[in-house]
Amino acid sequence: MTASPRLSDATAEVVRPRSCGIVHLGVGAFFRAHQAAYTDEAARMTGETQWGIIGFTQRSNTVVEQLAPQDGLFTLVSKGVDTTSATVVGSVLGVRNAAADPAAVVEAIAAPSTHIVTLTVTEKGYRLDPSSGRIRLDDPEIAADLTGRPPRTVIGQLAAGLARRMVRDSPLTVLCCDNLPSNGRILSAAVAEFIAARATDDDLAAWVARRVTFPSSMVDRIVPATTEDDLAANERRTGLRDDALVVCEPFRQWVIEDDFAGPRPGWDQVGVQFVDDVEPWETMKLRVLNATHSVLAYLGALRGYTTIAEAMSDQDLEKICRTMVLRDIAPTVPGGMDVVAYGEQVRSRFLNPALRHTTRQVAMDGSQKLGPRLLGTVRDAIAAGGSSDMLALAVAAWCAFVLDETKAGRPLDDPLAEQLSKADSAADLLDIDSIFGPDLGPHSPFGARVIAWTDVVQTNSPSEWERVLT
Ligand code: CS2
Repeated sequence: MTASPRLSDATAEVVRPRSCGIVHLGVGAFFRAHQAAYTDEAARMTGETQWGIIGFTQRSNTVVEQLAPQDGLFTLVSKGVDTTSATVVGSVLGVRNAAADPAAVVEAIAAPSTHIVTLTVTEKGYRLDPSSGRIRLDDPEIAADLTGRPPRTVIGQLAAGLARRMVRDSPLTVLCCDNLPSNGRILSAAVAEFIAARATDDDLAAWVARRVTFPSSMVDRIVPATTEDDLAANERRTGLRDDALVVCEPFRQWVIEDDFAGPRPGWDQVGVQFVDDVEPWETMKLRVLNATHSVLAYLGALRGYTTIAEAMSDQDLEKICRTMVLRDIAPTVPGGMDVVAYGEQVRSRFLNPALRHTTRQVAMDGSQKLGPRLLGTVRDAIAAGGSSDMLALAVAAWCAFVLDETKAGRPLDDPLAEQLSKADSAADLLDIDSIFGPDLGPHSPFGARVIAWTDVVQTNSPSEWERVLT
């Protein structure tokens, strides 16, 4: 069989921007299905040509190898329960590897044509202490960036790029698109602490405070890892090979705090909501969607389910999620949000069988995800005298998963893998201060519930589940 030609400007007719107004850090599948897609549609809608995106991958070169030969073009396949649609997205004009070329990322952030830097580097990419949400200045890579080497962390890259912009007094919007509560404020604080610790740029901190904004945003779209089958189906359909293809659900949402330092694309024309305060949206999304996602991932994997849709179809797991959302989580979500309707919508999105989003994909990086999606809720529930028992079960599900993986000799996909794999019990895991802080450790009342629930999950006997779930 002769190989099909690659998707590229030579083989596809796609509307392209003329210059790059956006620098994106972390060119993963989520970015392509979300920010890149919205920006592409906004350009078609408004006819503006200055909002091309130059993307930087932070680690492996795979994305560069996928996208560069395709001139940044990729197919976005949206799979609903019984409808599939595909579009070629043209907003990405270039992709580079920041690790291989640290000067290029600093230059791109500093470029006069750049007005916005967006980020999807995942929770761990910020190198924060999960329990406090503050940057870990003792992280070896952060410490190395603080010495002034060409930066290799996103915080170091931002600080270096901003220092260059200060020379021209050129404002910038830095838009965090990761699943962290108050993500703009967290990022702004991390950059400020980094700059203060560098102590070489006396004026930079004050200039950043004046001329750079960090709007918080809530991003949402389920984007499973692309499979070989997805690539082959697209090649059969189009006659073109697209190694950068991304699969996603039809649903998407982007709510952004309206705090831009300069111009922005016509995102409002294509469904993006601009609000004064994004917190109610991000709190509901993290606490309902991401929290139940994690529970389904851990309990689902332990019950042998491959996909989230299979886990969501399990009656016990459905009941756990429902009780957790309605009883423990809903009272902690700011007023005005319809948690019941949102929870139902999330449930039907998770049930989408066309997506094949794996429990193991969602299970990764648990040490970084528990804080933003579960432990803040626990603290609020306890402070308000509410129930946190299903949240304890959710944390127990993570403990049981970690212990089970370690016992089975499967390497954990988590930045704290080494530390986690030394644990013999839920109590050992709860003792990790950087995750649980001093208040939710093994000797706290919440910790005791987690330990008890871990026993139930590990025993996994149908009669025991029936007893505790009725
Ligand atoms: C998921 C998220 O992998 C995970 O942890 O919970 O990536 C989730 O799919 C997105 O936040 C949906 O917007």
